Amino acid sequence: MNLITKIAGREFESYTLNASVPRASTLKELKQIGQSDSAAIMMKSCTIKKRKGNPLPRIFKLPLGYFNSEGLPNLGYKTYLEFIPKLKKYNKPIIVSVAGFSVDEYKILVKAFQESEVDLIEINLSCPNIDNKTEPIAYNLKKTEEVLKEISYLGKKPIGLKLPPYPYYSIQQKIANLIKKYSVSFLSCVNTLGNSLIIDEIKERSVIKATRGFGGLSGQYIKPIALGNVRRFYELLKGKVSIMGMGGVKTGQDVFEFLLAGADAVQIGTAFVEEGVSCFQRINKELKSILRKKGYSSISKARGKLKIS
Ligand code: RRO
Repeated sequence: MNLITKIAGREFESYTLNASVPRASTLKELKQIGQSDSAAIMMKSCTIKKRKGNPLPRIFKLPLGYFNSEGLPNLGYKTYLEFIPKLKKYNKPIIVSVAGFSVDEYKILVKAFQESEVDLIEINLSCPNIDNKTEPIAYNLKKTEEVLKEISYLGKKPIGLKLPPYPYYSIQQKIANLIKKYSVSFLSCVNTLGNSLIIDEIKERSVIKATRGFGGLSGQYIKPIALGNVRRFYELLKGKVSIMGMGGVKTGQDVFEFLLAGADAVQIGTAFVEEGVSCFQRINKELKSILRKKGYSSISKARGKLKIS
């Protein structure tokens, strides 16, 4: 059985790929992803200028996930532009993830990658760790529309939005309307749960220093809200916009749940950071075994087939 799927009309050889995490920053790391069973090469979100990121400690391992305030460490978009031709030999889709600090910056970033050989452009509108003064753009409908208005006509390559976890339906409806209005082709759903706080009770301290101890929570803690967001957007956008689910995918069973919810592919963050590139082969094998046992002959036969109790 194969796990072939499609995102924004591009064929993906399998259903799992890496999420945009710090382990996908350097050329060496991206080549490792190229050689692995990841369906695509997703790069760490990049900015106009190279960034060192927030002061250490900025990431903390939890029993079921991670807690981070990395602060967008990356090599700057020009370096990722140079990486693209060097990654073509792996014959799989290359996805850039861009993060601007203003509408103009998003415009520069999207234009540059529209003119490159990248396959898909993910617009990260949901980094929770930049400052505590403004909300991530995707929580603000007006700002989201401002960005979409300026970037959606800059070229022919499919663009997608990396969205935060939304805890209520009415904002998802409004975001879905913007997605339709500006012909967004795919979603990466969901980013970490921002404004979280983990406390070391013995030291009476926050476990990270950056952003006054607040940060984004990932891993199995956020799987239910990730599944809820995937399902909601699947229902709202059915068929027209591809959805990549993410949040707490560790096993084939987790992937199968995202498939039932309606995801077209699944991104793996926490398990990839912890286990490395071997996670894709393991999880794909587990997923195939579940599909076989349940009598599904392909990804498309099971997609969205959630029954309501
Ligand atoms: O680098 C980060 O602090 C970061 C980013 Br860009 C993101 O999108 N999500 C996250 O949890 N951390």
